Amino acid sequence: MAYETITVDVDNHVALITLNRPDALNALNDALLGELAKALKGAQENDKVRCIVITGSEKAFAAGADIAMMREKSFVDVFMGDLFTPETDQILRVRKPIIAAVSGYALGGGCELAMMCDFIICSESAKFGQPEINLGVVAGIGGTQRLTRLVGKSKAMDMNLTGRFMDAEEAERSGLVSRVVPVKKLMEEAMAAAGKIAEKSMISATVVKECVNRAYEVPLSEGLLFERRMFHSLFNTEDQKEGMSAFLEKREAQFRDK
Ligand code: DAK
Repeated sequence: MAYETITVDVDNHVALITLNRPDALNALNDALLGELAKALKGAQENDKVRCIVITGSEKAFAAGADIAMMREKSFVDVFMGDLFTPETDQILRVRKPIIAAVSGYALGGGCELAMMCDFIICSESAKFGQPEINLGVVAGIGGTQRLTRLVGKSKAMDMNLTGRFMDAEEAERSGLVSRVVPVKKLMEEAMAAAGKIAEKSMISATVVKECVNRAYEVPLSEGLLFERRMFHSLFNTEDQKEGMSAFLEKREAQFRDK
């Protein structure tokens, strides 16, 4: 499928989605978010895809929602049109693991998009921020909610109230990103991580995603029960027998998602 604001490449069981509006630092407009939602749905439905990577350019993952597109919109436009909700809901419906590979700016909706992925690998040039307050608005897709859960109240307040950017080192220290790598190594590292995930049982990978996400929705006792029952359930799969047999027989496991 031909896209105008993103590119999609599927190789070695990994779908690489690259945001591609270089003139606007990958600012998120209707077209880009619509195409991203479509590509993610396609990746979810494509049996060849076992993991997804979303990235931008070296200069910007995404510098936020498109301010030019939003400036003249009214409350009724964005409220009744439910700005960005169907597209962002689609991202959350993807059951396959998604890695955000971030270089440069990940601001506003860009930071929020990265946080909607399952984890973030960034380069040393990454800058995260929720500068919506400078525009007379506030974050709209998780910048006050997911960010607070990831980095805590103090830093989330600081970033949302001052609009300051967080660099890669601070982002790793705060738990926003899982790893920081040199700029030139970003894609190699992200694709290697995706490749590793692609080798696992898709059943286990899907269960991991559901269990970790559950931790944000339910009390600890419920989350632990859910995890334990999912663990028990996996003993009903061929992949559990294969994984444990492969370990004991000192060979690589050949998972078949069964
Ligand atoms: N929108 C539109 N164009 C943008 C843009 C953006 N967010 N960010 C950058 N650009 C454009 C610039 O206008 C410029 O275009 P030309 O002038 O060349 O035509 C080009 O990209 C290059 O940008 P700069 O010349 O500014 O480049 P610099 O290196 O000097 O600065 C920068 C880079 C990232 C620091 C700066 O561009 C910047 O501050 N950008 C704006 C960052 C920002 O404020 N982001 C937050 C946007 S608000 C919601 C969902 C989502 C959201 C809200 C609600 N709902 C579901 C309800 C999200 C809101 C936001 O993200």
